[in-house]
Amino acid sequence: MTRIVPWVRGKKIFRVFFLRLIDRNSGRRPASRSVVMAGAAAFLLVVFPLLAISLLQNDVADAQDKAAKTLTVPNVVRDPHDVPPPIHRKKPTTVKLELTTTEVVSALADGSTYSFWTFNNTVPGPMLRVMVGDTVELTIKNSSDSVVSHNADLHAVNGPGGGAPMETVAPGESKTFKFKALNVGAFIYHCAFAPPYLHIAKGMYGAIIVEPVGGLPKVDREFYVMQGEWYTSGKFGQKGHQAFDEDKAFSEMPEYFTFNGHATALKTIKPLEAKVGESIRLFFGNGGPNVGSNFHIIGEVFNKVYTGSPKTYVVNEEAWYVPPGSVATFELTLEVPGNYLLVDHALWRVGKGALGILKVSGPQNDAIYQSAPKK
Ligand SMILES: [Cu+2]
Repeated sequence: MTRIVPWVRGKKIFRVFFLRLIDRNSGRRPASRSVVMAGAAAFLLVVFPLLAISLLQNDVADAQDKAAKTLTVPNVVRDPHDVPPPIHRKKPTTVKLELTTTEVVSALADGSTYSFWTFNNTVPGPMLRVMVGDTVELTIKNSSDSVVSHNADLHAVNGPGGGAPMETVAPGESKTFKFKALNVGAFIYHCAFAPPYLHIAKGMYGAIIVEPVGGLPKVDREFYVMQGEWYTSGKFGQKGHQAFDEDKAFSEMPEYFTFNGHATALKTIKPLEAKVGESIRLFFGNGGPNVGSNFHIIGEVFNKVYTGSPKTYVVNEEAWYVPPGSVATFELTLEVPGNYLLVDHALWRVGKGALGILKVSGPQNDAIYQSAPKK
């Protein structure tokens, strides 16, 4: 099925394309022969290769699902505490970064496995951190174990394709791409090799933070979390290897939502930990590929939310929409100990994995929150 659907859709594109040409030929303003020829050439040179690549990619995904017998890595969970150090520089510099693309079999939930495509064996990939004005030299290596090509489209890049055309790497290949970070903000990066939605659905996304000169204001603790949704052949909770289900992806009907690459990543494997009195900054992104997140922390109020420049923040928000292909920054302070739940406030998704825990330790503060029932 996964091979047939793109081909049918490909034929639809083919049909629509030529109907338009015929329509132009029979309409009030007939297309010239050169227009028809140019259109046909564009189809052969651009559309057809993309369709062929899409067919091939789906075949590879099918074959990997059929061959998936054992785990390559136990899980692809990105530790939410694993954040690069803040920037305090005042002068731009050249920053050298490196990503490795991999194709691994790993756990999506307890007892359920999935064929992931990743940056550095985790979902999301590593958080990248630079300062505005920096020149970034990003090296992408594609593991020699890979079967397909990969690349990275960084939304922080100003230029066609976000750098993806400059750094498409075949299995075993390595390329370095240079760009200047012109805009302060929190941005996503994702694989954009055709078809990009398949590579994202397999787990290929992460965040790049471009800090202002001198860095973001100091906080006590930072976290890095990204939501994604998964289209598996079996229903949520079904045991065994779960093949990628393209029909569910086209219908936008995911079986799983994850924060950091596993149904219980931030619930049981690596919950967030902090202390009463601390100020927190949480970089929260959404890889998608299709579904936006309504991010909320139950029992907390975001002091600041900003989606681009930290200068344009919103104060005292409760839930904030983070679209697929985007990263937002949330700042809050912790007054009271306990377990705080991170959710997508489209709450039926919690039952499909959109849940994490922020564990806050420290003294009670009954003036703010009564810690025991009144007798
Ligand atoms: Cu890829």
